[in-house]
Amino acid sequence: MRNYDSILAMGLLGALSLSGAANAAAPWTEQAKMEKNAQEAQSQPRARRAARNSVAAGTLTDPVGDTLGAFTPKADATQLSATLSGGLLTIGMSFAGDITPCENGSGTVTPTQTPLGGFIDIDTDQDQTTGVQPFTDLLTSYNTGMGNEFYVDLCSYSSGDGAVDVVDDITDTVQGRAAIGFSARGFAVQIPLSLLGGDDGQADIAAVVGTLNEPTDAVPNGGSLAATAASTPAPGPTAAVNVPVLGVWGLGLLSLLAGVFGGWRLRRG
Ligand SMILES: [Ca+2]
Ligand SMILES: [Ca+2]
Ligand SMILES: [Ca+2]
Repeated sequence: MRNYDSILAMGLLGALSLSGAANAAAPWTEQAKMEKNAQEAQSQPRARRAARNSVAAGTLTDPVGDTLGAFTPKADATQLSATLSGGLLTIGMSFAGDITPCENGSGTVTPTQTPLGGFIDIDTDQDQTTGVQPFTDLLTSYNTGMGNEFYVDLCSYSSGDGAVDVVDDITDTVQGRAAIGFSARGFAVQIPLSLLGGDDGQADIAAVVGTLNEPTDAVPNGGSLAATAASTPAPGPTAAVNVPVLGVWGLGLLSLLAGVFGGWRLRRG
């Protein structure tokens, strides 16, 4: 049972069984965690797997209007960023419309706000053959090309500590809480590298986000984003290629000028 329709059905059943519960977490996210754990316990092979395809741009855009699901409203992501600085992996997302944390999704939102649920998948060794199937692959038709070591559960948000769970996806254990800040149309979560098993933070990242009803967007639409260091951006192809070329031509030009100048001095002498 890997397709989303089955999980949605389970989610709706979960919604019925959870009605009246104090926890306003999106039922589909809880059902997705159960489904994934059941698959992993049975060592079921992943339904789909694609080659690693990670963009090291620091920030990537996601189309407006590429949403999934059956219900309105939808959380429509427009941007995903991941930067490394000061022992923190900071992951940010932007949305086309107003969002509000999952915790506030019951009874406190205005009609223009979308309660945000979902998962940020993290492949810390950037190796799809290690770790487990990402939520983005489980819940959407997209292939991340990742093998998850960790994930962030957006619906574990609490206004009490302003943080969300960072979970070891292999052992299914919460590693700790990471501070998250929300704006009208986005959020940024700062994950201490100690919560990622002391990883160096070079990681592949993808996300599946949605409302309380269902997942409504995958970011990116296939593949992943590689976290980049904020203080020392990776050299682009322009710098890598042009510096030695300019050096050679520069030396040639200097030699030519020196020869012309030397000839001019000799003629004047
Ligand atoms: Ca989108
Ligand atoms: Ca991995
Ligand atoms: Ca998308």
